[in-house]
Amino acid sequence: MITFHNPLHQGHAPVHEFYRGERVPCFEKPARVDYVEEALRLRGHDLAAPDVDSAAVLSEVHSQRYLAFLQTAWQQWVSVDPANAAVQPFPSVWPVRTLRSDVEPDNFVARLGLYSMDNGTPMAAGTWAAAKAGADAAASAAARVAQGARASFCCTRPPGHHAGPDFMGGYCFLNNAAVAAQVLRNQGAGRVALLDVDYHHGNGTQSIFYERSDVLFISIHGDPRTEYPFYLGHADETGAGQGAGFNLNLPLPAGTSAATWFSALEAACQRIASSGADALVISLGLDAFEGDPISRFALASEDFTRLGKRLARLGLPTVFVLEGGYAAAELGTNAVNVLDGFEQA
Ligand code: OKP
Ligand code: ZN
Repeated sequence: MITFHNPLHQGHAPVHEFYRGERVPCFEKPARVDYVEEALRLRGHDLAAPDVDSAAVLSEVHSQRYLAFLQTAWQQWVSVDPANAAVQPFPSVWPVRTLRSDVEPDNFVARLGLYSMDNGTPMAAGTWAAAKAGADAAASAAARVAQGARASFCCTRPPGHHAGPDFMGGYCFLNNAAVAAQVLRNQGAGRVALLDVDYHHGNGTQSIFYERSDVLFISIHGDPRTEYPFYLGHADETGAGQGAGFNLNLPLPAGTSAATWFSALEAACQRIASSGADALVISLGLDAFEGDPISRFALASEDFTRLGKRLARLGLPTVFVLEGGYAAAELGTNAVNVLDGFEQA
């Protein structure tokens, strides 16, 4: 299957993040995608540059004021003080319950808090360009499937599934999987199923589609009682309004075995099969891997082949979108195992 890569991802290269109160090197680093591209080439996959501009579809999944902020955020930060060019901005205050989100503060760090869910989403000079090129790659991968391809892969970073309608978070800025689902809808799919297999609940994707019945969101993830993003991803979140019944969360305890994980996958696949979906988007996080440094599931590399095979049996046109996965050196093998398993089935 064709891969759309992100030619600008290396411009998003923040140096550190906070982890347990300390500054540590970023887990979400350019080498991740370098490893995946290397494995794709070694195993005979074709890589293409994005050929679709996602600007219009981005306005369908994110708010205009968030996009306007993000597009110029780095310039805003440097115009506060030219020395900021060498400093990573972090939010330090957020409009939680009882505080107002409707007024944009004049203070840059306060604006950054307004548009963030955590302090774990560092930016750099090239962040907007990288995130936008990634959304273009997701739109390109979805358009290719809408035009009749069996499947495609969007190989990008930064990831997207924690980014909500008007906020960044969890290393994510633009919701690439939501972009892919919306492109499939706009180009003829009556209903899209979006399955998120990243270790972390895709809170951003869930929120974007929570009141819609045309995009069924399903997620298998670490129980938010103990795992990031903590404040969403429980089993009782089933959709609202028109979207009631079109959201399925399958949280599993940290430490869950591969066997139990595949039981949850089976439940997810049965829901998709009975949904009447015309197309499938996979938020392909690979951090359910046993060697992941920040996650606690136990899939082995061969289990990713099995995942790909099971997804193929759904028989739906499928767009894979890369999300997390922080065992960088194994990321290429694990990602391409999913794609090759899908193609072998
Ligand atoms: C992103 B994805 C907080 C650092 C913790 C949370 C993990 C984000 C995972 N200062 N970051 O779903 O793989
Ligand atoms: Zn994750």
